[in-house]
Amino acid sequence: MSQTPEYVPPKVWTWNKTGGGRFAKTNRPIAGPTHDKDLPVGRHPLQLYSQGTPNGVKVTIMLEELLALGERGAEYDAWLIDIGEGEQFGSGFVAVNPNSKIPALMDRSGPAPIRVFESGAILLYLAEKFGAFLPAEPAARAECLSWLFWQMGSAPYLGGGFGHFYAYAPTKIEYAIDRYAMEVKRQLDVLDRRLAETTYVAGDAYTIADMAIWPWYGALAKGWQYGAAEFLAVQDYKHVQRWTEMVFERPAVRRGRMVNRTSGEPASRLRERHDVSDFATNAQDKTAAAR
Ligand SMILES: N[C@@H](CCC(=O)N[C@@H](CS)C(=O)NCC(=O)O)C(=O)O
Repeated sequence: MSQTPEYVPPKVWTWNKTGGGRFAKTNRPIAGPTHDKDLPVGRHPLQLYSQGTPNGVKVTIMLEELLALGERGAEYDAWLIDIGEGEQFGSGFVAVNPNSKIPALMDRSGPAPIRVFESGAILLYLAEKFGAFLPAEPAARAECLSWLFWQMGSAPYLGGGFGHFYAYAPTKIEYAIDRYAMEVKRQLDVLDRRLAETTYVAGDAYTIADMAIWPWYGALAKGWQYGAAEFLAVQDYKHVQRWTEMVFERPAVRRGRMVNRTSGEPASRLRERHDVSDFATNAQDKTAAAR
């Protein structure tokens, strides 16, 4: 039986620029811009630079929820940053997020623009700015923030760990898939036990914790992530399933999922969002038909 020779790490790691597979345009061991490119600025107070991935969708759901509450100050322009094309390394984007990852927000409503990066920080910033979706009472607020930060710490195991090794890595490595499947199932069980006790993740009210968790774990429960629904037996997490469907029914969630989305049904993809009317007139099915 032939055996793959075991990889022996060299003394000092070096960057193999010819490797990288499907993420060759994305993965580099250095930070900073690769090219000069200014960011566009629209007419609204909030400028979002993003893509419709789970991390991006957290913010567009929040903005659509705020608008649904009647917060006119939450009007926004959402510009697509195509991460597959390396647009996160343009100089303008790096100035808004030195970490070169979507989503990133510029608040231009005050005397000087304020930049916010990291989806959890953006949710918290918007919740505080508009006094919504974050309880004021200390115990409820602490619970909400605990779950928000739980998501920020947990999702990299789901995406960068499980998703990467199960769906994207060039070879299937049992050790890695097993390690991260175990962790993701544990996380689903954490959520399932919590949602057996409460309507929403942080309690009775829908909050930024749900908006952060749903695009990752709700999408996993719906079978949208990594083709792994059966492998992870997501149907078994009954309370997660209940909550997933309940959040999915929200019109703002449906709209938020469309913004800056680059894959899926054309009718579900709104490349850029500048006005509420864009949902009816500018989804990819309409713009393709008009061409
Ligand atoms: N912790 C960050 C993660 C952001 C993140 O990983 N964004 C991904 C898309 S979901 C990205 O921009 N990847 C591009 C890259 O890594 O170059 C957040 O929550 O905002």
